[in-house]
Amino acid sequence: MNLHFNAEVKAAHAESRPIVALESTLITHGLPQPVNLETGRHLEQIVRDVGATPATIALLHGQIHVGLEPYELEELAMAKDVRKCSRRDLPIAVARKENGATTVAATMLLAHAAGIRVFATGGIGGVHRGHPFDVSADLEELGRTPVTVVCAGAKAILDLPLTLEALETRGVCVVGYGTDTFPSFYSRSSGLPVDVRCDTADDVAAIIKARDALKLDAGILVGAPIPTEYEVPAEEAEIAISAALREAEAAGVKGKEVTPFLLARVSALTDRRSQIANLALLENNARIAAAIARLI
Ligand code: PSU
Ligand code: MN
Repeated sequence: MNLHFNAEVKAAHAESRPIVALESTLITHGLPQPVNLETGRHLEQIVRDVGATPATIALLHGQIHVGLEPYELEELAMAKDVRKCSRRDLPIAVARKENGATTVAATMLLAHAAGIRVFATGGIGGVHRGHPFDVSADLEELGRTPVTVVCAGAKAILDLPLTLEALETRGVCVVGYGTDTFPSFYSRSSGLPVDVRCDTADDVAAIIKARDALKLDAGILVGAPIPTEYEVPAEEAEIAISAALREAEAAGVKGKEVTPFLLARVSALTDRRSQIANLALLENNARIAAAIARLI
């Protein structure tokens, strides 16, 4: 695979220092300008502060970049014509020399190709409510690519019980980081049990090493609850989510547009409280991912 590494990631690789992959769809399709650029920069800095190297993954003019130079991150955050790339979209964006933002699925597979073992994001895609056949490619990728993904759960815009079932089917170990239940993004708990609770990065690293020793090739999903002070109570989030879902149905939003549409509407309907929560949980996940990356 033809990968372009930025100077920072190249140096980290050469010295075998820990690296954390970061996705780009949340920058282009998950957050509005200019918060998206500030967030992208801030997450990279958090990873550095914990002693690891950030590698934001994206496509620029058809070239796969593992780690962006500051001006490239800016170009991506400001660009209007960015394709949201899951696994199936990568050949299109490469062939057509497009700018592309990578989802959790595409970031995982490219991180793996680049020799990066830990990845921080906000929320993973999952099974959509009322549309049990709209299953995010994120879940398939977790089943086939041995990268550890730190997230704040799956957003409650999804069907969480079905999402956890789908992860079980695909052999993905679901870890609760300091919790017994799977987090639900804006809220700390979905009430649904995880497979195992880990209270430290060491705990998680031991599971990653055991997975490797067993030669299993599924990813590990670490669910870290949003810090308490930023939590949006489940009942409050639910009101905005149900309204956004009704709007999406009425407007006939389909396919890969569904997730960005719901994210934008929930943000507007909660008077941007959900957006502030989103930033807080992203920071938290970047910190945890960097701590894990240092141990494996
Ligand atoms: N959840 C969020 N913010 C996001 C996404 C998910 O809270 O930006 C993005 C991620 O990149 C994820 C993608 O991989 O949406 C899932 O899209 P889909 O449901 O179309 O697979
Ligand atoms: Mn989908």
